[in-house]
Amino acid sequence: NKHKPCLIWFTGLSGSGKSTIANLLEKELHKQQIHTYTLDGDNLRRGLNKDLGFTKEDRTENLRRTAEVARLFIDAGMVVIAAFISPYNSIREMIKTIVGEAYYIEVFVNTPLEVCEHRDVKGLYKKARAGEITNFTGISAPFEVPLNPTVEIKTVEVAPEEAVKRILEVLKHKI
Ligand code: GGZ
Repeated sequence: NKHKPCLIWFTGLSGSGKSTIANLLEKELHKQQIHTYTLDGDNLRRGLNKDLGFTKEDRTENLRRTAEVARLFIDAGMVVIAAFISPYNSIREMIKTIVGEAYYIEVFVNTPLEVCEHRDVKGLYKKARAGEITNFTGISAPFEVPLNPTVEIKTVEVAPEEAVKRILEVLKHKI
């Protein structure tokens, strides 16, 4: 199947549902014979970026390297999916600049902090409230609302399947 390379970048709070939607999107693209590669905290922060933490400087470097890796995959003709909190507008601008605006699709997974904290799948919000984790996004570090996302998914209103449909609709015109 012929398609154009691009980067589909998911941004949102911890526990907002980025990975869930990203993984479902990847499954759908595979059904369409579109080969993808997913970058996320699990494969980047355990390897290439294991020297980095969660200060603004470290997050910036984490995502700069990730965007450079995405650029290499784009050079190789791939559709790249990335799921990172990416909490600053300056960082998202940097990513767009690194990969090139024409290749960059931003998906804002908009889940209210209260909802993420209530779900607290990994117990991280509880630890952050207790001060056991510092610089935790939404609790002790900021999340700047994306100014101009390509797609915004309000997960309280929209199920993952519907979210993927909406993203695929945008992709139709792009890839
Ligand atoms: C935010 C943290 C932190 C702090 C550990 N702040 O829900 P998770 O666990 O699996 O996803 C979160 C992940 C965030 O890494 P990213 O590389 O996406 O962040 S960024 O884009 O801002 O560089 C969370 C876990 O790491 N985690 N400590 N202090 N999330």
